[in-house]
Amino acid sequence: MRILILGGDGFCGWPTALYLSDRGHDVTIVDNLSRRNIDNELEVSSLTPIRPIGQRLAAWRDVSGRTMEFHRFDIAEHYHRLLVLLEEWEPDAVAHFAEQRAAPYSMKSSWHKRYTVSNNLNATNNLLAALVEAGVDSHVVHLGTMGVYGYGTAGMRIPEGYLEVKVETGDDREERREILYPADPGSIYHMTKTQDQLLFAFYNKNDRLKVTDLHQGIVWGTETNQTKRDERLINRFDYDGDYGTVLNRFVMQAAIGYPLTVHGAGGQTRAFIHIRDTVRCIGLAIENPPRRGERVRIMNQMTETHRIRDLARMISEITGAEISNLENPRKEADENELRVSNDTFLSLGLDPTTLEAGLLEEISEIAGKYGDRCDRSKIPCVSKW
Ligand code: NAD
Ligand code: USQ
Repeated sequence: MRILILGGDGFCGWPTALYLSDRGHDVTIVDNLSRRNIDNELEVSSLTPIRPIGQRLAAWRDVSGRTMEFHRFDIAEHYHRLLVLLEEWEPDAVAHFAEQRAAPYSMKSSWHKRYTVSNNLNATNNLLAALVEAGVDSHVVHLGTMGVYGYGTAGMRIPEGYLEVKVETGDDREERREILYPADPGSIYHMTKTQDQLLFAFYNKNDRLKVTDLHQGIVWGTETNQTKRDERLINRFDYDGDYGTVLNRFVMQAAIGYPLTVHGAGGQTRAFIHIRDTVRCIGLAIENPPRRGERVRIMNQMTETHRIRDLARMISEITGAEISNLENPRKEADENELRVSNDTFLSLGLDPTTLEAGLLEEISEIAGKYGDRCDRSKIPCVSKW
């Protein structure tokens, strides 16, 4: 297949591009390198020494003999370039990762809120409008988030995108309907993903676009079978207070002897997935497209749920790290239960990497090896809301 990867220089996009290229697909990457510029803005770098995109592509050519094309432009701003690329290359699938993805970054100031909304919504709308204008029948595979649902479920399992509701019609009858699960975002970033859902629903209904929206949990881990093949292919590892996600932060903190930064009592329960499973899921989604005319297909891309304090305890037991309970910088429930349905990926053959199996590797091979690159002053979460 010809597969266009939007945001293919990022944490999830880069290993996905390599995975799909390795499976024999013809891959082209678009990225405006905004994530690298945000590192400059925040004066922080990936814990792992990521190489410039040109070196990454050359290294992949060396180890695999395969070439990937790269285009640097902003899909939220340069509509015409996106349109021409779609018209000329006619991809079978477009994997869309190209959004600002950090909740704390999106809440830093009104500038960051406005940037996140205009970048994320224009990126998604430009892609959909361009596919319609180009008349190209590509399958859009979008990275959404578990955060569209909120994290409270009244005890039920969160379904895959749609909720069955019963409506009393007023004449003693009851109708059953499936509606998009009610959106309940906890940050401006998460809010943009709830809006993306409406864009997909509209273009799917109006223009019969084929769309799969993957509501992904928190990704942990760093390396995949492809990024491991050469150090120049290494994936990014964010640990700072804005972009670092909780499990990778704890792993890195344990490796450098920094007390684990649990927000509040750590009763928040979240969904997790290893980066190796992220790339497999995207492969499965692309290789199993919906039919034209089928409604937006939504899948929950996660493999385990954990409470934050249990994760901290688990890492502390392995490494002896101290745990520190900090005032929570976010407006979120202190305690929540979370049960999630992920039946579709399991039925497509996903065999998850468990925390038990992957955690030690992550602690010794990544955090231990590159821990001395960490700037401790960048660990605290300074974005508060
Ligand atoms: P990332 O920031 O590392 O990667 C995003 C990439 O998109 C970056 O390389 C960035 O430069 C590029 N980009 C952003 N806006 C662009 C634009 N307008 N034009 C062109 N390129 C643009 O983020 P990630 O962790 O790889 O996340 C990828 C996607 O997966 C995001 O949409 C995110 O919401 C979703 N997701 C991530 C996680 C996670 O834990 N990392 C979890 C759930 C969902
Ligand atoms: N947390 C801590 N200590 C820390 C960092 C975070 O206790 O040092 C807590 C947070 O308060 C929160 C939870 O851990 O309760 C998760 O925070 P996070 O920063 O790991 O994840 P989040 O902000 O939800 O965002 C990440 C990705 C985002 C993705 C989302 C999936 O950055 O792109 O959409 O995970 S999900 O959480 O399932 O919505």
